[in-house]
Amino acid sequence: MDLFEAARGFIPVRRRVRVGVTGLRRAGKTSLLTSLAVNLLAMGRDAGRGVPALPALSERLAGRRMRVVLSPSGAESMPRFDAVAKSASLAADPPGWPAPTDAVSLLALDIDIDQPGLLSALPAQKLRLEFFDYPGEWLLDLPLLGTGFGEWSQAMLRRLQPFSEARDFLAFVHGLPVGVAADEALVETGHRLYVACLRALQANGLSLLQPGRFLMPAPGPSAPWAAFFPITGEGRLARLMQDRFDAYVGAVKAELASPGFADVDRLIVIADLLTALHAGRAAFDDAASALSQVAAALSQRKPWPLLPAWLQPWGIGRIAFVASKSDHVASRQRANLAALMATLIDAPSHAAWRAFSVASIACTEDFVWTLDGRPVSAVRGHVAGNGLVRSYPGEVPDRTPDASDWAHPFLSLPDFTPKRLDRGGRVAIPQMELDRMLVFLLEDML
Ligand SMILES: Nc1nc2c(ncn2[C@@H]2O[C@H](COP(=O)(O)OP(=O)(O)OP(=O)(O)O)[C@@H](O)[C@H]2O)c(=O)[nH]1
Ligand SMILES: [Mg+2]
Repeated sequence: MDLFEAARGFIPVRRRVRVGVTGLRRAGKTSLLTSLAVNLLAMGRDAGRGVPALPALSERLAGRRMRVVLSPSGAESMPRFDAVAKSASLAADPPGWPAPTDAVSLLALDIDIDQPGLLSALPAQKLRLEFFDYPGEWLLDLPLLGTGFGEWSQAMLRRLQPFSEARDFLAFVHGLPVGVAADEALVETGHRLYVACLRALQANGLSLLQPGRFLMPAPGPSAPWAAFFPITGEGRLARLMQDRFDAYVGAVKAELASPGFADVDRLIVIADLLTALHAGRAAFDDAASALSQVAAALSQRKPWPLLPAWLQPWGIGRIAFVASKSDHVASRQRANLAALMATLIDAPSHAAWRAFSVASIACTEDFVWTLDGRPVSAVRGHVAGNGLVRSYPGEVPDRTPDASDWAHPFLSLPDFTPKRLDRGGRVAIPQMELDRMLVFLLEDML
């Protein structure tokens, strides 16, 4: 900590920290935000009493008191993350998961932390902690910014080749006569077939599907240039598709530079690696390359001069790469899961980064299960309609799985039900490693 940082701690000005939280559909963003909100509020309320909601944070604070409130909304344009409604579904009888979300939102908390030891008479350190829920599909558009339409089309058409889900679209594109006119009805058909193909691949567990906004459209009406598809060649149709691709990329750049997006200074990238392992080799490899492309886009030195500061080397200072839903496996496997995550990403050179395996809303407990006369570390938790269910999905590899790993399929992942939160959300949500992730992200400020 330099002198300026040290001094800032004593000035009673609220320092804002904006953390981007991103991950593909169903990766676990909403659950993570809900758990952070409920647990930070619980920590603020119960300071010093009982078992802390976030033990690693409590340890880091070493007895300093912390007060936490949801920040008032003010006049910003970004919708607020509705922490109260999200936690209400966990407090319902029976408890349920927070509903899926489909737009960006912001969770903002004002946190006051007492100064340590002899300095405790000084004004408390004031933080505004903002978590910004950002669809990972949109982050998958980052690699497009550094690619031309021709290169992207070639790569995409090659990648789609082996998939039966792509048959109709590929037949359409390859069947177009040379020099075909840039007819709007034709474009419409091609775009529709392409989006249908992306959706079918997504349903089969693939991740690296671009453009991401085709699967997760931005709110509001879509512009005419938002209808295109990959096509090679020099004809009039290809030229129109190229113009639309360029307009799309321009809109992505403009959005990234807009207020809200422009000042994210820490990032949480969430990936549901357990589900990818379960879906099999093709899905896993695809998730791995999506993750490494995004990590690479984030780590390039000044990759695209037009990008805003937060995507430039000095923008994001800390990145947590999170493998989610880790309560599906027992403790030793959770360590493997974090190690696996770490091997999948090219270390961003400019930012401090670390891999974690996190259960934002932990539903299970570990136990030793005897299977075929052999003790294995398993978990058990409740599943709606089935009572207490035991589960041992298999060994999580601690590096990129090889042929021998794929020889033993990673078995089912039950839909565990969260434990019920007390009415009014007065108690904490059980979590695994969420506390350590938070301390890592805020380490320089605590
Ligand atoms: N067991 C377990 N399941 C989880 C956990 N977090 C999320 N899930 C499951 O994953 C589902 C999706 O989680 P969300 O938090 O809604 O994911 P999201 O990334 O916000 O998804 P979208 O809003 O659809 O983009 C939940 O409904 C749960 O079924 C966890 O910590 N443990
Ligand atoms: Mg969500």
